[in-house]
Amino acid sequence: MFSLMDGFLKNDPLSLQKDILNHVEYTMARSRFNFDDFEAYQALAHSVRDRLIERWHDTHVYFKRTKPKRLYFLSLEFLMGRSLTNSVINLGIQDQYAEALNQLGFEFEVLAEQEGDAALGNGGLARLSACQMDSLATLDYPAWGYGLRYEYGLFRQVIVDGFQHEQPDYWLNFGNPWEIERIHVTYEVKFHGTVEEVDMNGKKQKVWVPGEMVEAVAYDNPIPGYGTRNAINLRLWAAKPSNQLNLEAYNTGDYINSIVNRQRAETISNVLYPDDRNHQGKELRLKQQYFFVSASLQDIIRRFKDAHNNFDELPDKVALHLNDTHPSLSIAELMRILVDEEHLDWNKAWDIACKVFSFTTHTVVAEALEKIPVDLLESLLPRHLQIIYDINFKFMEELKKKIGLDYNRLSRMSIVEEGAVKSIRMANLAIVGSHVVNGVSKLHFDTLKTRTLKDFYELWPEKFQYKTNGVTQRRWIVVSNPSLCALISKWLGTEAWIRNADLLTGLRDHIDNTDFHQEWKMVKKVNKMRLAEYIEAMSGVKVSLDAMFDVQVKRIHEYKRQLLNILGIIHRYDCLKNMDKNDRRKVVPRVCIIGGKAAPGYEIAKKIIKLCHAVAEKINNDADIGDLLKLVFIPDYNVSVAELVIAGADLSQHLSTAGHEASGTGTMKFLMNGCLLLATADGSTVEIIEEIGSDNMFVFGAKVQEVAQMREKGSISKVPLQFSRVLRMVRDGYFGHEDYFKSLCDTVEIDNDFYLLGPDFGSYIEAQAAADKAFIEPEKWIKMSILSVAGSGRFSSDRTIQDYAERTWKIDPCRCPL
Ligand code: 26V
Repeated sequence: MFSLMDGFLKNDPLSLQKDILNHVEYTMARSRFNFDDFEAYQALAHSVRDRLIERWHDTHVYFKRTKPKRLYFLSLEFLMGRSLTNSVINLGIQDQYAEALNQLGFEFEVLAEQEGDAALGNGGLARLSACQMDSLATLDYPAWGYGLRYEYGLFRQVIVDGFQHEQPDYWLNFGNPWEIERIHVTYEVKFHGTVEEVDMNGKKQKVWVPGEMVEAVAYDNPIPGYGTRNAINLRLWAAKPSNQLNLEAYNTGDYINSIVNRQRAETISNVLYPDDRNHQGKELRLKQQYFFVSASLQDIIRRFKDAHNNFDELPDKVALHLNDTHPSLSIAELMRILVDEEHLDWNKAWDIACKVFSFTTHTVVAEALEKIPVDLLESLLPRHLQIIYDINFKFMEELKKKIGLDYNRLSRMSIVEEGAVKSIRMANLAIVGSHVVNGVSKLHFDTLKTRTLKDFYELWPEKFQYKTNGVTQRRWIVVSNPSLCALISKWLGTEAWIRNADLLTGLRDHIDNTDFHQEWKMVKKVNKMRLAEYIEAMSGVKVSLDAMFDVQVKRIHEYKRQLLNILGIIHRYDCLKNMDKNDRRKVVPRVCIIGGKAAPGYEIAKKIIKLCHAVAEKINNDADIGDLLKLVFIPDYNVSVAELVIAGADLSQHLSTAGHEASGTGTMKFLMNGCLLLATADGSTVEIIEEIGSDNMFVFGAKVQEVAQMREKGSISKVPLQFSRVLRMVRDGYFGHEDYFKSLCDTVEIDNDFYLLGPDFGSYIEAQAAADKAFIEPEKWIKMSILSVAGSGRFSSDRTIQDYAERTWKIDPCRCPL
């Protein structure tokens, strides 16, 4: 007899085939006898989606029934990339699908390439959110993610004549099979207006009378766990015109204009802000933040009230995590709901709020922390500004009792910054309103304690923790590097590492096995071939597979020092040019690969991209150099490109000036793929060194303690002649465009060299030489590569999430029965 517990859908190849054809005919409305790769991809995606929905429902029902404490992960950014391969792998039905498609005359991998990336985020923080969702689902945590459904994701980078141009990423153009529109899950979000005081049963009560209303509509994106039936939800909000009568607009009697005005509501969730450093105090950004916060909290509180009737239970049933300061208005919003709408006493509400919220900061330097001009807040969210002032007043009173009238410290710690532009310090709000404040690596934590958040750490040391970031091995090995995945499982004799990355240490047992080495080498070769084909297709440059593939891919920032890499490449080129034929024979050929996006308004970053192209043009066309050195810029770096590039890299570079990268997660992805790291002792690298040892990587540069000193004292004596020489080549127009590059060169001139490229150059060149030396001893290189993967288990986001669950959120796994 049929049991509802089995679900309706069968997963044998024949049933899958039927399902795909059904979707071709009835969802895509194409003939089942004639459809192309893209249509096949869409039908395939819909059939996978059906299976996701089944699990999603079951998980949801199970959570509802068992009522565990839930985590809500609030983030304005998620960089999910593609979903197809990840979904079928996590569902455990990849082979069945491959067979079903084969019989239909299609290849799974080819169809997977049809999918575009969901790029609803900028960089590190956003991809981290995506990895963490995968871990939450896999570890069976009762969690939901909340985010915004931007219609335009991160811009597409197009390179014309070596210059970056930005094009809109209208990613929903062909529909998005991975989301489920919930037309009935909608909430009104209010803006502007005034705050009135009314008498309620003899008590004065604040009432916010809004001037504008917008509707938030939920779009659900199922996130399947691996090796479990659990599928959790990522709920993204889209803005729609409100159904409530907007009196102001209609009273004018201008019907057409009132419709046009209504339509403007949709702009709120239209576009992702593409600059991951500058908070410019723009009204639209603030609107996005509040729109997101308000819709999410209404949804969360409604769900809580469905199952519980006393707000005292909120901290036992709900954990709200603030992914950076971007959602920190949630603290004021929860207070508004509890005090104004649920009529709780302020102190009681505050106690609840503090127990519910936790916060992670992804920033190192205090100047980069988010601030919101008070004027803006006052006009858009008048009631929230009052609440923030009240929170601050009480905090200042409490602080005075503890530290006395130390006005400097009081003013540094105040949530309100007095100054030319009076502003709200969002990090201070988040810290005051959370019970745990997290850093993202050990080094970051030290910096937070001793500098960035020193005052707060001294006040509440028990609030501060760190959880070293991690990445998911499902995406970064299983999905993106199937050959390595198979090899690891073969030599470990199990696939259990896919759920427990600590087992990767077992690879150490085979470190001297030459058969293992041979297979390891072949896997890298296959991945290098894929990458070489891609490079040729994108840039026309043919690269030799014997060369060392040396990769630096990440957002372009001065502190990440892509310029150091390029100057190093110029140095290498210069050396080659001055070498005789005999010496050249000993040189390790290199393919230098750089990729990443510059924020549209970040001039210096854009000049770095142009310089990279100018240098590439010169080197790649120098017949004298041939395969000894090539430089390619990979355009439009995104999650899918990362999957290809990381698997095919021999060496990867992580060059941030020590103390500037909060964590860095690229390091971990390369590590998992057996790519050696050439890196400064910054962020996560410090812990990677602890795990695999500095003799299995190439560490260089000033240590974090030295950086401040070097800046103070100046370190002219440490700047090697070679540095001045390569810089001069750029200045003198060796690569053309000397006027354009002048301001870029100025940023690294002695006395102006904030990120210390000059003083680190000598040690950088030495590390590069050490990498060359290791590469010509393949046995040694392979061992280092194996030990990198073997030591990467600690950098799984599973470890991070488990740590958050136990120490911060206090949630337990809740596994949906099979
Ligand atoms: C700031 C802004 C400001 C304006 C609007 C858009 C926007 C988006 C993001 C941000 C903050 C970016 C901070 C960030 O991505 N930090 C990175 O976080 C990674 C994960 O923890 C970490 O590995 C990187 O070291 C850190 O730079």
